[in-house]
Amino acid sequence: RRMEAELRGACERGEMAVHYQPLFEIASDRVVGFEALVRWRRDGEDVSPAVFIPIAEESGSIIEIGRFVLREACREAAGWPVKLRVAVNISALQIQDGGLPDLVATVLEETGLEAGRLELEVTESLLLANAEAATEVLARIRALGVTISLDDFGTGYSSLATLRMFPFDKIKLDRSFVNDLGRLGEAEAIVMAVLGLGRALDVSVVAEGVETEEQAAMLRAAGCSLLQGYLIGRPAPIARFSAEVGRDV
Ligand code: G
Ligand code: G
Ligand code: MN
Ligand code: NA
Repeated sequence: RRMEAELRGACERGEMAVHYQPLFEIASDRVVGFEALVRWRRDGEDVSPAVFIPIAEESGSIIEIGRFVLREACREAAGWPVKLRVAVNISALQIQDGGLPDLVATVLEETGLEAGRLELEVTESLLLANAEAATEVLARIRALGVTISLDDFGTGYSSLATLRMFPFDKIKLDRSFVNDLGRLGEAEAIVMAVLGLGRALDVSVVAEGVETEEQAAMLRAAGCSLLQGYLIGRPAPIARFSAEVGRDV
């Protein structure tokens, strides 16, 4: 298809850019990190990753795009005067590719970013496809000192089994649950249960998709420690966050 062909080489042509969405810590009342989100400028228009990532995954371009985003995010974060964390999304194909642990090690070395400041976000569907190999890849990356987060938590099929099988440092509660807070009673029960699970397993929980003060207040009262969403900040070029990273652009 046309988009598939256009994706090939898009990184080299300079069409890919990385935007950043802040991650807010309630206890310190501060932004403590950013999630890197890729953007494709195609004919001067941003194409949403929701549209092109699935195509890149099917065609294999995601390997090249994933490498670009990882390099770019690490290079960017290494230059921040304020040593905040940076999170990068990883696709199934990048895990299956097998070269990911070496790539991460190389990029950390090349950019000088401390391993403890990098997080990789993975989804459970990705892991369950080839659980044994995925476990080994994640263990090797974790051994470097990199944090592993379970993205979109609660939307998959076997969240509890996944949590037990893989060594995670962080859970990102899917925004669908946050979205229903204050509107559907069971959403509150699910959020409380996931926060309890996080405490029991000693992993921190990030609430995604926080859009209103009311949602933030409920999450704070429930003991959630980290928030992400339009209320805190929309994904944007890093220049928008020069105050947070301590650098004029
Ligand atoms: O940025 P946006 O909200 O449009 O992202 C839509 C989807 O694309 C999300 O599921 C997000 O995780 C995914 N995505 C964004 N950037 C990347 C990336 O660099 N790599 C991968 N694999 N997925 C990404
Ligand atoms: O799958 P992942 O969690 O990586 O998805 C990140 C996506 O979520 C990005 O496309 C980002 O633009 C989007 N996003 C981030 N915060 C919010 C929010 O508060 N509301 C909504 N609707 N989308 C959000
Ligand atoms: Mn993510
Ligand atoms: Na997410």
